[in-house]
Amino acid sequence: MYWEREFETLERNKLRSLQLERLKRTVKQAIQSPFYKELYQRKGISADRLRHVEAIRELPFTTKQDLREHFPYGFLSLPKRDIIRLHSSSGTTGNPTVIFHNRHDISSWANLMARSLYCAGVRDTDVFQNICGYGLFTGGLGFQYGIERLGCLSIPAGAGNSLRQIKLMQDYGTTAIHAIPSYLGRLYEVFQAEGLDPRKDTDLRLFVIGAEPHTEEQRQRIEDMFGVKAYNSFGLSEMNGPGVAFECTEQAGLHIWEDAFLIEIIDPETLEPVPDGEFGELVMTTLDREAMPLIRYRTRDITRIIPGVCACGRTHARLDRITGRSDDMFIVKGCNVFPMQIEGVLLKVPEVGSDYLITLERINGVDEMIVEVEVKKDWFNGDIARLDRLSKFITHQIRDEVLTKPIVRLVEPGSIPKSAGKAVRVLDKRVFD
Ligand code: ADP
Ligand code: K
Ligand code: ZN
Repeated sequence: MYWEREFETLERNKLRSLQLERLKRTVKQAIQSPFYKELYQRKGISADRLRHVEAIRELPFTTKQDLREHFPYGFLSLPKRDIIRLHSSSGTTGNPTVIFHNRHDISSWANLMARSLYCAGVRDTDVFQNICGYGLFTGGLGFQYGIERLGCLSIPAGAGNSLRQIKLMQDYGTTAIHAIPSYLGRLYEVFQAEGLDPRKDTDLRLFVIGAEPHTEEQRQRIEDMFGVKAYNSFGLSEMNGPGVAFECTEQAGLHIWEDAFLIEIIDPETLEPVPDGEFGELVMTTLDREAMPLIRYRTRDITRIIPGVCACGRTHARLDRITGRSDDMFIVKGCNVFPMQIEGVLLKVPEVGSDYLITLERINGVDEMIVEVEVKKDWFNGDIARLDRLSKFITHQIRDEVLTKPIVRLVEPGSIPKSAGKAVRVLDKRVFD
């Protein structure tokens, strides 16, 4: 029933004591990094002052901006020779966000992943196909280590090429899959085009879906199409990646592993804690990371703690689905995009005029990012080849920046509607039904 009964069902008061002990250790460790050392010395903060977990509210927040400004090594709490891996978001205009791990961190993450998968019902008898990009993204290796720790037969399939994915499933009798929800509609269409029915022609029984927002209805549809149970997986690279919060077989919210993360829900305006059970921004502190502890990290994700206890017997709190963000980031095909990244690319192209608009749309079951860009006045002289070259160039530049390929449409100056107030840069027309 449990991967680690003693941790997963720990009484709340004991869990609280464990958190305090680990929080103190984390603060001591964090002070070894240039960033926290300077900050905490300036504010007179030390680990001994923490008498209870709630005292964390006296510590300052950490933001993505802080991570960027102290790139690359400003948050490192250990000598470089102890570090064995990094994961990072890409991007060529701003500094990427990078997270470093030592052996302990990688092992602890693998264990949390195994615990998460086990909690959703994955067992060592499963053949697990990880349909996810490997490399600097955390979903590839993060899942890989967890599947192996659990003992499944792992298929490190990587992303894309649906025909090959289907062949792998059939050749090896895949029973479990991890993928982003927006990809699964597309995969189903390929099954159909091949005259196959995943319910009859595969051994699939369990899906893990995450990395982007989706609804209960979307889950339901995926379960019906493939004849499986689908479980929600939540994570962010700053907190390792996947393995932060996961649904158990009750499908009643995502257990967030509180022996590894201290969570707060705050009002993003006042920065004060919200009353129990209300929606707000998730703030997280690592409790079991050595190379790069993060304290009171503002995730910008809007969610809430579901009140009450779970029927599965796990005592760790349950997060509700993420309902939005307290910044302007959006996610297409699992890739996080900030409008400023697109703007940064466009500003460097001399032919481009002053306005642009990003529209997110689901076309033939696939999420697309359409970027309309005004060219400069009098630039277009009727030369279609020239237009085509520019559009290709911008497409590649944006792809390199945000790691997902946009559809670029060059338009005449003045054709993008102006709004009266703050410029509208993103229109999200995807229906999350
Ligand atoms: P990952 O590769 O795990 O998605 P990233 O750091 O690239 O990690 O992205 C993290 C962000 O993705 C989160 O802050 C959140 O906005 C979004 N996200 C991840 N998992 C989910 C999920 N299950 N539901 C909704 N949003 C999610
Ligand atoms: K994501
Ligand atoms: Zn549960």
